[in-house]
Amino acid sequence: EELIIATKNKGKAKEFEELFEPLGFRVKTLLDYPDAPDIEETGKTFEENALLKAVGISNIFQKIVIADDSGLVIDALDGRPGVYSARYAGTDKDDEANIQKVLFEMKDVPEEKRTAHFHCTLALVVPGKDPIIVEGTCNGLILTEKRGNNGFGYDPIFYLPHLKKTMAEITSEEKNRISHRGNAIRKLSEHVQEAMER
Ligand code: ITT
Repeated sequence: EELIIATKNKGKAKEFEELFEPLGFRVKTLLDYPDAPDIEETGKTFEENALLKAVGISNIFQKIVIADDSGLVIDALDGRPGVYSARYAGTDKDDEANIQKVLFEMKDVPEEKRTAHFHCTLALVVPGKDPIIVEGTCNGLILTEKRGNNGFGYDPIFYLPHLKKTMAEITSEEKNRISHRGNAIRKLSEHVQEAMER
């Protein structure tokens, strides 16, 4: 009943804990295993990268592993930053620099064209079985400045019109209910339950 999430991202790790622990799983992430290797994300799609991370870590631990590859897809930027969301402004993962780069690239885009979505692909690898892939999305608009202090990554500039708030102005419970990651985890949870029973 231990689940290893192949992530070193603190924001993701917190959301996985909140979503899986009520279902009775003990959640471990790579933050609990600092010696786990860094898997290079060389894929061109969310799916390729999620698989690379899940298979790579599962091979080392020989346990059930879930990996998350996610990002922000902006229509006016032809889908960027997309799979490059974590390192959009450079090589080190710097949320603030990434946000500033997006705001700069979006500075002349009118309100009606500021549509975007968050995407999350999850790969579940059970040793000896075929991997399972699920996806979740969440639609919104890119603001012209930051609002709110919750969440992580691009949350402060991602506006949810139906809530009239950004993803950084809602609680993590609210975020988990509507987010790309929440939606993907709910799809995956039955598969995980089943994998555990074998
Ligand atoms: P791991 O590979 O260790 O899981 P990572 O941060 O490198 O961590 P990704 O390659 O999947 O993960 O990049 C995802 C990036 O997309 C993340 O760093 C954020 O910039 C952005 N992102 C993903 N989900 C998000 C969310 O719920 N809210 C805000 N930004 C998010």
